[in-house]
Amino acid sequence: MKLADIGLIGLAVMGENLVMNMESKGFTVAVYNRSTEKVTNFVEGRAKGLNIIGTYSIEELCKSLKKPRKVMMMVKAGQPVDDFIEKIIPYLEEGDIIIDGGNSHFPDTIRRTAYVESKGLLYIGTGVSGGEEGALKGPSMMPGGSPKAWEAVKPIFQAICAKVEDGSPCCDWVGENGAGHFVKMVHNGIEYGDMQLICEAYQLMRDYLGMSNEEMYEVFSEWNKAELDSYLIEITRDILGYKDEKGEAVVDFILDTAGQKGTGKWTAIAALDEGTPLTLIGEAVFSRCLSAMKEERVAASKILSGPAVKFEGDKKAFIDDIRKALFAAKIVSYAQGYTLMRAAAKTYGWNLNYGGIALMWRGGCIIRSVFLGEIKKAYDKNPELTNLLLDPYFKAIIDDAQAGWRRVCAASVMSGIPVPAMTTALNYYDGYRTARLPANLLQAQRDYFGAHTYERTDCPRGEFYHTNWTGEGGNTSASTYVV
Ligand code: NBP
Repeated sequence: MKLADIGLIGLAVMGENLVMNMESKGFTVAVYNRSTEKVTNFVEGRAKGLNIIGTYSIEELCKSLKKPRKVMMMVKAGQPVDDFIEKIIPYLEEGDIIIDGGNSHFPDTIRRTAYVESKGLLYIGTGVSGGEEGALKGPSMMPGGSPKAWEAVKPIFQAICAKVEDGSPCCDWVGENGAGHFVKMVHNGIEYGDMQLICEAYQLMRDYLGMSNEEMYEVFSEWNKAELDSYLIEITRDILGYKDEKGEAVVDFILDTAGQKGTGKWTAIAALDEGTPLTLIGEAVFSRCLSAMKEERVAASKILSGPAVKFEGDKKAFIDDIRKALFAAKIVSYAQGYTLMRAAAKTYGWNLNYGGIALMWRGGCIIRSVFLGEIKKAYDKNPELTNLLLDPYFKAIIDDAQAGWRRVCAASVMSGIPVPAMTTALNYYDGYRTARLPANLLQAQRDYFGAHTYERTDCPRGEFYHTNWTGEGGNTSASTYVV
């Protein structure tokens, strides 16, 4: 019997397309699915005549694989992954590899890597981005887990992944245990941010400038030819140009309540855990939550007042300001995302290659853009870069965009159009470049009510002082620790 190069469990949209992709690159793939009729449907349908072996039990799947055996799961994240791991382990032997290609939460991948390794096996948790089309034609892949597994998996992953113009693969080793899924999670968070920024630009054009879908289509077409060139700008253009059989714009009929599956929330929670500001992605998540409160908003719109929305001035110039605000805020969002990855790398002991991550996101995935090429250059030039905003290329862009960005935020505030992502990015930028923030007063407040102590501007860092503010408290202070 011909043995397969890899086995895949989970014949839903991602799994099926990944299998087709692997087969098209010359690999033989054995497949299995919990509901086994999907195996039959697949091997007798789309996979007919191809090097794809249908199997009807985990045992059969594992027995049909070359050594070291590689079993990849593309199933719903959560308990199903743990259940499959338990079922696969008895049929594997030392050096064999279990791969999870679903959207697993990185702490689960950290735990699973340790567990699978304790059984003498190897584990990979890999982010796979690009949806159905990416899975079939070339996704962005972010693998992490047991480093020893990478050499065996690399030829398959780098054959099926997306490639950039010079042929470089959008897949490379990210780091140990949960690093791959962490980076995928940040990717998804950044995706939330990019989408929110585009929606804010759309709302400003639609509601403040009174533009038609056709006019906005033209603007997004133009934007997609320059520095904002990206998949999300491109599909926004196409959505604005899309008409149904009656000739009506579909976008106008879509209810304004956003859904989410939780990866943006995970990213924001990770940032809170690390204590690094990730304000733009946080606002993007909360904006989806606010949008979902449709009935409440409709009721509030009849009660709460705001300024009359009226634009006066040079429309063309303001559209250019919106472009600048979008681009500058996007830079802030990536700067925040990268800062989060740096913090997590320190916490979890990962040696992340930041330029390599930009390259993995450069093609195949939802946030793919020309701009990521510039991020790669920035980190290749200086792998120790503490904040993207400090890179000369990005500093120059912000310098150029800044006045327009501020005009857009000011106009939005004055006209009552919510642009939470654009404004929070500007607030972060202004906070980050402020040498003296008002936290001296905050520390005084903490010390006043809770004897939490403070450091002084005229004393070395690390020396803590307490003042008996009311003359009634004692000299005892609280300990300084972080929960
Ligand atoms: P789904 O996320 O819909 O998962 C479907 C697969 O999970 C089927 O094989 C199904 O088996 C299996 N499954 C379920 Br559901 N519950 C199970 C259980 N309790 N025990 C065992 N198997 C179970 O498919 P997908 O959209 O192809 O996504 C697969 C993974 O890739 C997910 O983790 C997803 O988050 C991730 N991902 C998806 C996309 C995307 O664009 N869709 C992009 C990137 C990553 P059954 O056929 O027997 O029900």
